Amino acid sequence: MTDFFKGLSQVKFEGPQSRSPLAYRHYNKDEMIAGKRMEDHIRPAIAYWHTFAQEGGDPFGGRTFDRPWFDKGLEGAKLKAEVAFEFFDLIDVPFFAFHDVDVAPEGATLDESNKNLRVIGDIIGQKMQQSGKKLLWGTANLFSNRRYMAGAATNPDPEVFAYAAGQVKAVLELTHELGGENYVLWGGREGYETLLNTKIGQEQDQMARFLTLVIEHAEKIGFTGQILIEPKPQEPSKHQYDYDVATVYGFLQKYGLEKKVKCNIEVGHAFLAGHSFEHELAVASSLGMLGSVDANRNDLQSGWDTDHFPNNAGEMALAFYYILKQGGLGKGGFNFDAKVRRQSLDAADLLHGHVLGLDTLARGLKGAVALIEDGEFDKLLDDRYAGWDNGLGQDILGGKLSLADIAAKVQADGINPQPRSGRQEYLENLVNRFV
Ligand code: XLS
Ligand code: NI
Ligand code: NI
Repeated sequence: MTDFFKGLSQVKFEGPQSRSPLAYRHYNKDEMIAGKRMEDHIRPAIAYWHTFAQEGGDPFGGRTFDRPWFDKGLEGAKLKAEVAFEFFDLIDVPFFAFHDVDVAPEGATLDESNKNLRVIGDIIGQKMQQSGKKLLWGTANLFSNRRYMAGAATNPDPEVFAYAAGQVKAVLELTHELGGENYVLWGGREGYETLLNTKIGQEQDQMARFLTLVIEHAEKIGFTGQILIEPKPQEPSKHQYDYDVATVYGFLQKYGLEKKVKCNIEVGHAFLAGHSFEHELAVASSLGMLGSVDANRNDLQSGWDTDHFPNNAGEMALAFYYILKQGGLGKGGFNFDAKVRRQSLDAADLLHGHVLGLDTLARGLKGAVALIEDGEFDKLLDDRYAGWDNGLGQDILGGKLSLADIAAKVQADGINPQPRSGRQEYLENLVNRFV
């Protein structure tokens, strides 16, 4: 035991009336809801980077957090792993997620970095065995080091591509060894700062080649987890190629990869792309692309990816609606890609942030289940499209009628459609009853 969380004990479900400063009021992992344990619906994960590696810096000032593992190389990384698994137990969440550089220090060469990763990977593997904690996903950080300033896969220099490939190979293999259920690619630098020095078509071909190599290697080593792309429109790059779900899908289709990859959808990224979170989920689900979620929220005034903890149960209820409708997230889950604010210095703040997130998700889940179980919402939606289920609608959709046939039918049958209310306010009230 380290003394990092001294005086704090495991967070328990105490119900909405609880006055305890640290308790779950809604998240009750074993509660059965819609046929499954709450934890199995949500599959929550702790992000190693925000929770243990984040320093509290912002664009105008550096580190505010004082963690005993900072600046201590491999020894620090070992301590960080100790503290991380203590945290997983305190917050009582089954999964975690990491980038290579969150868990182990980068070396001066790829070889050195991989050796460090190996050392810590083994420690993490042992801790997973002892604790039963699971890896939701692994990923390689291909955006912080200055070598990646002009992109990783999309870099004009093939040697940078090669270095990134070496990095991903190591992390993918470690993820596989640790039984990781997904592997994520977020292309923070896969885009451009200025079009003046950028060949978009060339860069997209490179990106597709990279992805193909990753998929091939995953198959070769027997990794049966899901490969996920995490869309984001910009930041840190001015423009990122994985702009949103629809753009990612178009890209994958162009290169014949749409059956091999799904999306990891992040609340704050959806917003930056000019969408709502539920829009991204609905689009992904309709394309068979909804794989996993990065749960957070943005400060809507600041206009960037602030990675606050989720606190909007209404938004999460609509998210869960689409997730439940497709039968759940499968191998995916809800990763808290969220961080405490830079003034939140205490170890306890890490717990408070995650409790907020989990209680918000639990309320969202319950709201969505109630909405679906009530049935009226789905019925109204089905009724709205009922015309397409038979007769004219089926003949059109089934390709039985040409444009001329349809036109003739309008005349022959005296078709003269009358507009119907979209009933938005009625529906908003209906949702409000359950959320
Ligand atoms: C950054 C991304 C990042 C990915 C993992 O905005 O959300 O944290 O989730 O590389
Ligand atoms: Ni993310
Ligand atoms: Ni993000």
